[in-house]
This record gives sequence, structure tokens and C-alpha cells, in this order.
Amino acid sequence: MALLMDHQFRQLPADKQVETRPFLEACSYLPYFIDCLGSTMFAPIKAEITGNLTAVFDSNPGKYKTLQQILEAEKDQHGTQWPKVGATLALMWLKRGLRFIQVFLQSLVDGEREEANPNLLRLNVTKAYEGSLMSYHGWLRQRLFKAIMYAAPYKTEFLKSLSKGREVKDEECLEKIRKFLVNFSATVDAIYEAYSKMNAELDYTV
Ligand code: 03F
Repeated sequence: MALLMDHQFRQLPADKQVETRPFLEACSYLPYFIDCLGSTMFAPIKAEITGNLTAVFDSNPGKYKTLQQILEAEKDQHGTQWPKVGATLALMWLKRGLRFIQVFLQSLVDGEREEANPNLLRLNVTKAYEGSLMSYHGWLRQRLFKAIMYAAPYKTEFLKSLSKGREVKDEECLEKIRKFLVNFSATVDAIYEAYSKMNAELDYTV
């Protein structure tokens, strides 16, 4: 579990600008946590997150200090093609994946669960999906999601693997997740705010 806290997202400054480099650095550890879900079923999701990141990196030659600056620069640069272009588009999707993780972890630490099956993650995963990606997915991906969901590990297994197999009490692990969520959620919210402020959100489905 040391790992989750070692790769914290940064605390946001008062103006809520998200610095590009530390943001991408923190994101680059997320695929590792996806490995904690245990199944190769999750490999495409990992690729999706990493691919997104690479796209952001590649279209960002290092001169854009914050994510908000990338949006503004690309808006000027691309005219009517924007926002369905470049890093703006990659980040639009990445933030949905991040929101998935945010809602999932929040639901977990809030103790939301199926009373009849308290050790299943399905309820938390479904809530996360509905709150982030579902409305942007056509039936094919929605069905893919369902298939993936059934490969989700049990809650105790998931928490244990976040702790790298050490015997850590669930409550201790949840406390770490709570701490992780402070800066993580603030960051994800700030990115959503930027998209909404700049009118950069699109609602097409894939
Ligand atoms: C669009 C789209 N991207 C892509 O087409 C879809 C790919 C496959 C989607 C799979 C559906 C299922 C996802 C649900 C996850 C279930 C997890 C279950 C857990 C138990 C975009 O792609 C490109 O990204 C963009 O660059 C391109 O230009 O139109 C654009 C063009 O298309 C997506 O739908 C994004 C999918 C991201 C999913 C990430 C979810 C995170 C998963 C797991 C997190 C688990 C929590 C781990 C704990 C973390 C501890 C810190």
C-alpha cells in the first residue's frame, strides 16, 4: 500500500492549475494499480490509459506547463477542428477513466455495498461506470464493460493486492485510499471544470 501513497497526486494551487509533468507522472502509475485487479481481462484498459497518456505526451512538446494551457493553446491552434483533436481529445477521455477510478474508490471508502454480497465490487464498479463512461459508450463497449465487471476480484482480494499482499487490515487500507483521494479528486474535478469552462466537452459515443 506504500505504493499508492508514494504516487500521490499533487495538491492543487489556489488557481487550480494542474501542472502537466507531475500530473502525467502520477498517472503513469495507475496501470500498476489496474494490475491489482488481477485478470488479463484488464489488459486492454491498461493499454487505453497508457495510450492516452502517450498521446498527451507526444502532442505536448514540453512547453505547456499546465493542462489548462494545453487546452487554450490547442484551441487557438486548431480552429474549428477543436476540441476533437490532439491532447485536448486524449485528455477528454483520460479524465473519464480517472473519474471512473475516483467514483469507484470513493464508493469503496464510503462503504457502499450489496447487503447480500458485501464482498463483491460490482455495485461500486457499476456506479463508477455510470458516473463516468457509460453515456459515451455504444452497446458494444457497454457489453464489454459487463463482461469485464464479472472478472472483478473480491473486495478483500483487491484491498490485499493494493497492499502488495501484506496482511493489512481492510480499514487501514481504506484509510490510505481516503488520503489518496484528497488530491486525486481535486485534480480530476479541476480538469472537468476546465473542460466545462472552455466548452471543450463532447458527447459523441464510441
Ligand atoms: C475511446 C474509448 N476509451 C475506447 O474506444 C474504449 C476502449 C475500451 C473500453 C473498455 C470498456 C470497459 C471500461 C470499464 C472499466 C471496467 C473496470 C472494471 C474494474 C473492476 C478514445 O477512446 C481515446 O482514448 C482517445 O485518445 C481517442 O482519440 O474518439 C478517441 C477518439 O477515442 C474509453 O472508453 C476510455 C476507457 C478507460 C477505462 C479506464 C477505467 C479504469 C479501470 C480500472 C480502474 C480500476 C481501479 C484501480 C485502482 C486504482 C488505484 C489508484
